[in-house]
Amino acid sequence: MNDLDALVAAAQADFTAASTPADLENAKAQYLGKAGRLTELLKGMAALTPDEKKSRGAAINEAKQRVEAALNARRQALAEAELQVQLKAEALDVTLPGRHRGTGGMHPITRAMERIEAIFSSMGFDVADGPEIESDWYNFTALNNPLNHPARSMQDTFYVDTKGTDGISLNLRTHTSPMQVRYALQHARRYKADMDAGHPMPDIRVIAPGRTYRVDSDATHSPMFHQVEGLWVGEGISFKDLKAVYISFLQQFFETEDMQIRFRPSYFPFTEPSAEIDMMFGSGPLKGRWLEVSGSGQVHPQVVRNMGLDPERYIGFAFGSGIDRLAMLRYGVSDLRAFFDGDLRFLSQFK
Ligand code: 2NL
Repeated sequence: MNDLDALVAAAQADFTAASTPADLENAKAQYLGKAGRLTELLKGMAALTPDEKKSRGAAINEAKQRVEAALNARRQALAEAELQVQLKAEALDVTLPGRHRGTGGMHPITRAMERIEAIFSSMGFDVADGPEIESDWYNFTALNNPLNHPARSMQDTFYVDTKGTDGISLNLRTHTSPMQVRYALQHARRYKADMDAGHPMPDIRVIAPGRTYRVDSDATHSPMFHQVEGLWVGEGISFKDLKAVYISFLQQFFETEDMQIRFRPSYFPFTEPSAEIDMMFGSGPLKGRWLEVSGSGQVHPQVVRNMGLDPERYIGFAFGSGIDRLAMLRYGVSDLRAFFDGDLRFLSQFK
């Protein structure tokens, strides 16, 4: 191998060893720069004869072209490698799913509540909503609860530090019936002049759905729960009306007529007589089991009086049902607490 072949081989090795464009430019300077080895060889030709200059010059130029070719090849290779690194870093996976804006959904209790409101509205019931902090009178006295009734105790009812106008602590309503008393009193006031003139009052027909509170917390009780109470008072409204309304409600709410319904004697201070309403599905996962779905009864005469009405003339029925339990039965939920845990894996199933 002559000196020029050795120089070209050394340049190729150095260029290959250069792993960055900056290293490569440094390596280039060693061969092609002002003080580079090829430049030095050209300078060293001064002492040669014209013929020697011709052949030596041609040989050096040929070597220089090979060095430049090696340099360009390496430059291209490095640029290509750099491009590949950049492409890899900026790669887009076009098969990734798009980013969605999350959509909310209605809470199952809200859904159940809206169904209940729609069904009773279709039967001519008004929907009334009111305060969750109540006075002792609206929550207990008006509903004929005796002063010593255990429901009034600190163990069963949440009280608020603030006292009502009667000097008794306000409470978180333990049922939505106080709203029905408010509604009935307003109704009786509105039609008082007509009634005094001997005209009949239009029937009171209302449901009161909403949040209620009791000191109670386990797998089947939540300190905050939802109730819907219903009230129909007029002249001659009887248990047969209660049965017709409630049976129709259950059939519509559960979207089936394949069920049995029974009214089982019971006791509540605000109704007399009183009944628990039980139902049993004729098919499906709950088939053959009696399920308690509501309390009910004929409104107690004292409660009719507390509504500003004459119990000799006006009579009717009321019921109180737990919405959470109705929703559990309707949607097949086995643990009440799932409604209030806020776990989206549960809640998003109801979208
Ligand atoms: C229960 C009991 C019931 C009522 C609620 C009521 C309301 C008024 C007047 C008379 Cl304004 N009664 N509500 C009547 C009977 C039973 O519910 O334990 N429900 C789950």
